[in-house]
Amino acid sequence: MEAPTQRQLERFDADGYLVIPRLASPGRLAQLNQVVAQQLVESIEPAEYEADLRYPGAPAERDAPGGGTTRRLLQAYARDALLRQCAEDPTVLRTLHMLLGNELRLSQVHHNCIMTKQPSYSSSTGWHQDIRYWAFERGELISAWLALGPEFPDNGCLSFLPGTHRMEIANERFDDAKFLRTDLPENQKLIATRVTPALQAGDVVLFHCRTFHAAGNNPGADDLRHAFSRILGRREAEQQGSTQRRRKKAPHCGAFSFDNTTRVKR
Ligand SMILES: O=C(O)CCC(=O)C(=O)O
Repeated sequence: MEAPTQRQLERFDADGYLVIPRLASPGRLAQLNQVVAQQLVESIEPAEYEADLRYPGAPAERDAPGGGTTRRLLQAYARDALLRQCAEDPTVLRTLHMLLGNELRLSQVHHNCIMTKQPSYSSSTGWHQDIRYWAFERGELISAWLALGPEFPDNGCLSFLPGTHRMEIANERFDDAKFLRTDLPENQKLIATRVTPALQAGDVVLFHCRTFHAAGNNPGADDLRHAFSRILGRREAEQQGSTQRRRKKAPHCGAFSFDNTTRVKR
């Protein structure tokens, strides 16, 4: 597959996100979707449930209607060889090498997952930066998101605030869970710059760990929105993490372990 163009790299640098169209072939997508569908039907752990997240629109309890709806199938890399191959996709890696340097690490924790928005019972995700999950000082981490099916506003696709990876946002502008407060006029002004790129199945979107993004819910009755997400970082970035800080600030994300990474090949 081709290397990213200079223009694509410049777009990532300016906007903090980049869509690479049609990276996965229809054949590969069909295989991946079969694996993921099976694991969703069988609720193969470890998984995270909508009811546990308590995001807007989530079922209130596990035993409420829709309370058993899976939100994320965690530890995607360990689930299946196809997912491992996909995580090491040469085009994605080549792009990330150009953006981050040679020694990449693939995190094995939170963002290494299948992110779903299941019909009817899914919740929306507020404006946040992925670095909130990590509490790293250095933002040398990039999320790679493969759309396993079409993603559009009505089924809960991602929106981004371009250029926010370069901004310093004062602590007071976040709520306790590190989401942007939507009641503040200065945040409302920022949120008005949102872009919502619809994705086709097989598109990959790369986004910087400081780029603010959000996603809606999926109120429709039929279509599943699901994506394979993972986050890759420079080797040096892992030395900056602070276990204690992260546990204090984002207790809902499970044990911190950037040590538990996989070195990816060049
Ligand atoms: O699928 C979504 O709602 C987005 C999730 C997300 O951005 C995250 O977990 O960091």
